[in-house]
Amino acid sequence: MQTAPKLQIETARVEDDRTGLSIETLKRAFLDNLFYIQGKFPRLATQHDYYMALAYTVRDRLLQRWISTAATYTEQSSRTVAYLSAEFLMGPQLGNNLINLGIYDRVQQAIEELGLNLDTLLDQEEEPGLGNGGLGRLAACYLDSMATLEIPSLGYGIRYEFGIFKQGLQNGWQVEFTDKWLRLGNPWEIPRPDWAVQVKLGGYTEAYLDANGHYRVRWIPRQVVKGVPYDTPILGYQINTCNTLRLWSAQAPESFDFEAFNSGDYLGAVQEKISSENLSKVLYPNDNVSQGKQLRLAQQIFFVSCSLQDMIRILLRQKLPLSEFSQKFTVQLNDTHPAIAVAELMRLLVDEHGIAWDQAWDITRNSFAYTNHTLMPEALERWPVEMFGQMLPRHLEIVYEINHHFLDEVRAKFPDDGDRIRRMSLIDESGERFVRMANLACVGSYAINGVAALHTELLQKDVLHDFYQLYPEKFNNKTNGVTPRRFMVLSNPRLTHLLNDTIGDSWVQHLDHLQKLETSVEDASFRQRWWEIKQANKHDLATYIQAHNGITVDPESLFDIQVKRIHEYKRQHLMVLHIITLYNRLKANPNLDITPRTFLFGGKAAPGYMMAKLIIKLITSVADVVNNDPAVGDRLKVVFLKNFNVKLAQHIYPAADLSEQVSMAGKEASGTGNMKFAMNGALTIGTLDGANIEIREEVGPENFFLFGLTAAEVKALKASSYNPWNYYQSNPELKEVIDRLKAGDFSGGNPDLFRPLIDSLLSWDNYLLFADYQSYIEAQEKVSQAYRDRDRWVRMSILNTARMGKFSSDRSIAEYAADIWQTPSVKIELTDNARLSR
Ligand code: B1N
Repeated sequence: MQTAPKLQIETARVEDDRTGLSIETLKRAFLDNLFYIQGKFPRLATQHDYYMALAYTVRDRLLQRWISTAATYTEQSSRTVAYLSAEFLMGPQLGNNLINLGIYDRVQQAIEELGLNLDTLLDQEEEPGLGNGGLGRLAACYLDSMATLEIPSLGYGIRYEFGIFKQGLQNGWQVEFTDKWLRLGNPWEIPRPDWAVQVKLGGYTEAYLDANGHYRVRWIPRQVVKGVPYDTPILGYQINTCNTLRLWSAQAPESFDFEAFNSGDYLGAVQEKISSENLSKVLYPNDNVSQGKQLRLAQQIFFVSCSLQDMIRILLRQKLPLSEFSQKFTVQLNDTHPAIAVAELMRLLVDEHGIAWDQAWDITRNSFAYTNHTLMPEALERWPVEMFGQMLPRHLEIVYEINHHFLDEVRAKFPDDGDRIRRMSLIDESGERFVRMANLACVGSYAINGVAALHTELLQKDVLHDFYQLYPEKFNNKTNGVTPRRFMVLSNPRLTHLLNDTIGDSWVQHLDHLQKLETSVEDASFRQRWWEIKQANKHDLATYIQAHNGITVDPESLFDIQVKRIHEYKRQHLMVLHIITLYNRLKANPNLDITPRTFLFGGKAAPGYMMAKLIIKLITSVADVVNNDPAVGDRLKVVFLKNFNVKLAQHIYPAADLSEQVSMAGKEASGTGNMKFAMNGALTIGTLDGANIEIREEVGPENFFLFGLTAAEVKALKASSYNPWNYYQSNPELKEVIDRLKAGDFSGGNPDLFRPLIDSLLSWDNYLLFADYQSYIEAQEKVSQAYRDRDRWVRMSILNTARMGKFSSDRSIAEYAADIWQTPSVKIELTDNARLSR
């Protein structure tokens, strides 16, 4: 084997200006980047230029760790998690990288010595909103924990040019603006055009005999799209491990342009280029629903094929045979959005690399693990066979072949059970034919998990019952978690300082150490500091509300908050029913002594989801009436915070007193906002749904406000023909709320505005708001009473934080690694550049 000649550059040491961490070096590097990267000097520089200069200063310090990590994984051929997800809701990067590098305070000082303000610079960052909600944010938390636990991992997804839309409000209605997050440049990514790959679409297949006389299939596509990877570093917390998030951007391949250009069809060539680039243009803005659009399927095959080809490139570069694919990689499917990977890996192995079907199937089945994230029937992905075959003719053949073998297996275990065969088939043939992606994921994976105990139980009992009977050993639960680095250390510095002063800082990596706080509950001065911190955080949020909504809210009032995507099953409108109930009581009895509350909402509605948009209009309309009624005074305030995203979330969780987690039981797979609130000392009012159940178990039922039907009771009530009308008729307070809405009291006298919502509640009430109303109102009364006893409230708040150890994403990831991935951790030493030449 030839050794490459040693180049000067390979033996040179990395310059101290790009790695040094002293305040003087940081300042010098910052000014250097302002000049040489932004091309500005201080008098011309904007705050955004300063942000960019600081971001590049921080990125330089990540690079040394990033390259050492890549070099170590290559040298050791480390077993690697490939986390495939259509969404990564990363949030702003600068602050988090400062925390994980351990240089937040130092950089703050350096920036101040230069006469600038770190908060102002942090605020310049346009967040990459490449996700809809919990599913995308979970992927981001998991990247943080995999790096922190030193687990080799690659996140694979799509570099959407436009992320989740920006939400505006016009006349109380949601309006959408495109999210041009790349407009001013993205300092965190590095393009890797030399690792671009090609993805085929459309066309037809044909059979042929290869040189050895073997029957093979080739796919002649109608279109080829190029995928270019863009890499973002993912640094672990105060550790050298720096993993990679690799996002694919779609481009037209040069050769296609060229052909059309030569044949004189210049506009056609440009058209082709535009249509190729559409693949990574925009994130579909739906949460928990599948729209079944062709472009979405194209996005899925695009990023999945790019990622699997990239893994094969890595494997072959390490001189490993394809037969070792499943030893080198474990591929986690984040819901069914990447489930086409099962067919695509088979195609790559069989068609492109000449591996026999049975061996390829063994490799495939041992490579994938599938996480289900939802119980909502409308979210289950199914593609019309017609559309699927047009775009992916070879994959359709492969799905049929997998199905053929699979149904034989089912028949062997359950003879003469035609219904079971029809239910489990990868093809739904009950009417128009569909490819069922959850079935494909179950058949092609060695592990299947839900995201909270109840959710996994319901998967086994209902949604995936047949698969559970066939493969009980594949099923396991992995309750979600969230990263305390972003959602405590970065978001809540005041609380972080108090915790560090009291119990040391080991809780940041071992969240269960928060238990040590339990003894401080008895310390009156500690309780006082706890209260003051919450008040200070509420004060900050009140300032934000004043600036953005022009509404004055009282930081002494109870901050009662629901922030999450707007969805009927999540029941934002149940909270509205409570608000109107209190309003009616005050109107009837103006001197009523109630606990003052500020009700805060935030969240986006899918642009095509009319009922969700109407719920936003309902909230803003009720806010207009309540906030401006002199009879109410300052006792009730209602605020809708527009454009809820990760950045805003980080200001909200630390300021919450009460966390609203009120989904109909059996619908929210887990929830993760519930965890972020409780970690920051909010108490929860919630149903026995998703991870609420486990949160309540951990914090103790006496520190949790429970209400509503259980999942089993919901099921029973629905089976016994539920009639919301009876609840309306027999509950005077509920009736008054609905009657006022019907009369147009919150819509300027217009009785039609909210009619679709009211009619739906009165005639179906699919999510049982009326059935849970009384129980919710009573739980809210307990909340109001508890808040009046400050000492009692603070004790409960402290115990919530102290008992949240389980909900660190580090715990979740440690369980994935031990039970599913079998990925040992790998220590990273900082290498000098000389070693990297090998
Ligand atoms: O995933 C989160 C859970 O905590 C939430 O309970 C769950 O609702 C959420 C299709 C989804 N499930 N399914 C989606 C998102 C986008 C899309 O196009 C479905 N999101 C969830 C993390 O486990």
